[in-house]
Amino acid sequence: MNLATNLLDTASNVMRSEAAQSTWVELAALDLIVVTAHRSPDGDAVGSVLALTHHLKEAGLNVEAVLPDRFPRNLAWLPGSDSIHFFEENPEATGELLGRAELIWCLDFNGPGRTGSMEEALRTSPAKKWVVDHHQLPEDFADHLFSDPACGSTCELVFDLIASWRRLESLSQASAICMYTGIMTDTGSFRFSSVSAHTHLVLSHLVGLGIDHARIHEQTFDQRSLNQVQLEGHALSDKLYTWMDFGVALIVLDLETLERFNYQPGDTEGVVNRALALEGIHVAIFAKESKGGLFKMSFRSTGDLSVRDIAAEHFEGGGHRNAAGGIYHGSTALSLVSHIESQLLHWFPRP
Ligand SMILES: [Mn+2]
Repeated sequence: MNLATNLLDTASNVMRSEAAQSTWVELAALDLIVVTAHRSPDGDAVGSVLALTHHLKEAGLNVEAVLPDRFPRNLAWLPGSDSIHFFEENPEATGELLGRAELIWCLDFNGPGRTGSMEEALRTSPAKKWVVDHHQLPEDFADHLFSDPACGSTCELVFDLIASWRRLESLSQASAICMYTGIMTDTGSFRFSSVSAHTHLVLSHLVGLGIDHARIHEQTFDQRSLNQVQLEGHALSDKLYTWMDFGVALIVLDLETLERFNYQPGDTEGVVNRALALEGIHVAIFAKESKGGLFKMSFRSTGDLSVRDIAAEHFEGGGHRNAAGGIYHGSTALSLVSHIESQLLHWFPRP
C-alpha cells in the first residue's frame, strides 16, 4: 500500500479538489508570500502558520509568518516561533509586508474581522487571499476558500493540502512538530468528536517522521507557572457556580482576581474544560474580565446542545457547536452570574 496515496484518499474533500492541488504550481511565480492567522492565536493558529511557513521556505520560496498579536507562552518553544512578525507590535513594517505580498495564506479564521486591528491592512492588501479554515460560515473574502467545518483543526487541513501537492516525502520534522501541536490543542488531545480515523492516519504519519510527541505534550501542557496553577485552584474553589438541574457551570474571574495571581495571556487556557469535566455538567461557561466592565467568554458543551447559538444570539459571538466565544458587558462578575441564572430556563433544556 502506498501510504501517501491512501492518506489522500481519506483527506478532506476540499483538499482533494483540483483547485487545492493546482495551488502548488502557482506558488513558484510569487516573490513574497505571507502566512497569517487570527488574533489571540491558539495552538492551531500558530501551529498551522509555522507548519506551512516551514514547508514553503524549505521549498525555496520567500515566505514570512505574520500574526496579529502574540501567542501564549506555552507555545514559544515551537520551531520558528521567533521569526514571526506581530502586527500589533510593529504595525508599519508588518503592514508594509502585507501590502507587498502577492499572496496571503489566511489560516484558521473565517473572516478578516477575526484579525483585530490587522483587518484593514489585510483587506486593503492587493495580495491574493487563500483561506484554509474549519470554522462555520466563512465570509466571502477569499480568492480560494478551502473550508471544512467538519475537520477538527486547520493543521489537519494543512497536512491534507501538502498531501494534495504530493509533497509528503518532503515534510520536515519542524513542520511535522507544528502540525502535531495544532491538531493536539484543537482536539483536546485527540478526544473531541471531530477526530476521525483520518486524523489518526495523519498523526501516525507525523509520528513516523521521528518527532518526539511525548515532549510536545510536555512542553505545551506541563510548563505552568505557580501563579497559573493557583489561579486555576482559586477559580475552581471560589469562583465556580453550578446549576446542576440544568447541567450548567460558570466560572467568572474579575480583573482584581486576575491581578492577584499576576495573570499572563494563556494562563486560564483550559479552565473551562475543568468545569465541563464535572459529573452532570453539559455546558461550561468561562468568563474573564479583560477591561473594566467587559468580560470575554468561552462556552463549551457536550453532545447536541449548541453553545454557538447561545454565544451568537446573546453574547455577540460565535464559533463551533461545542466550543464558542462571546463577550458580556456588565459592571461586576456577579451581574453575569445573575444574568445567566435568570436565563437558564430559556437557554438550556433540563437534561
Ligand atoms: Mn482551529
